[in-house]
Amino acid sequence: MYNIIPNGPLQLNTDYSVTFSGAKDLAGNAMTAATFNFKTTAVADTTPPVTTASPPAGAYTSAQTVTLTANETATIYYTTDGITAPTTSSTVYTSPIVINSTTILKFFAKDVAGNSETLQSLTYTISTLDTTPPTTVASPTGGKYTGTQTVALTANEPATIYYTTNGTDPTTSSTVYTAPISIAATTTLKFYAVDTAGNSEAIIAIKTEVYTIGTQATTGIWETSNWDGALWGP
Ligand SMILES: [Ca+2]
Ligand SMILES: [Ca+2]
Repeated sequence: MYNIIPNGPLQLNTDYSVTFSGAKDLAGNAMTAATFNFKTTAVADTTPPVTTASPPAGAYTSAQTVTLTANETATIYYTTDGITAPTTSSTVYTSPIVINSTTILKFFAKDVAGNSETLQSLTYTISTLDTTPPTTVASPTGGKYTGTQTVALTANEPATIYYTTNGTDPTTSSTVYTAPISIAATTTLKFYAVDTAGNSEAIIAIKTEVYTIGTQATTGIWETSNWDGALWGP
């Protein structure tokens, strides 16, 4: 048997005495009682905390609510401006952080012994799911012109624009617009755009602009380069 003084769960900074007695060997000889003394002391905490973010950094298609959790009792400080490194003067984490747009979340935890975690910097990229086709416009628009026109096509978001100048409907196999188009003779320009999410403007309509290039006759009557007999006023 053994007897420990004082009895009960071990406490910090306490002297203990443990006595072993009563054991006998196979021949029946009783052991000599033996006593051991020890004292409990606290081991200094020199280990910084480790903070985990959930969900982790990454690309998301909706707003995220980020929870920060330290692996021991600690205070977590953070910033969301993407620039300022947090200090113990920064915002203290008390509840999950709502991230609505692309954000760099910087944070560190400091435990009760004063150990600070190495700064963490996590980037959350929020891109709302795109289901809207782009809209493309031509400048100048179609019409009657007396000289060569340089036509720029512009989509209202990052997109690939396909076009034809022979009157056929463009497809993704058609010419990709990379620079303004020079139109020197009467031309039917057809075009549409596909955005980076794959939404096609063509499901709404392929755009058509007709550029009629002519000369203004001395009589004040328009004549076209492929004149079809129609006469236009000046
Ligand atoms: Ca610690
Ligand atoms: Ca879009």
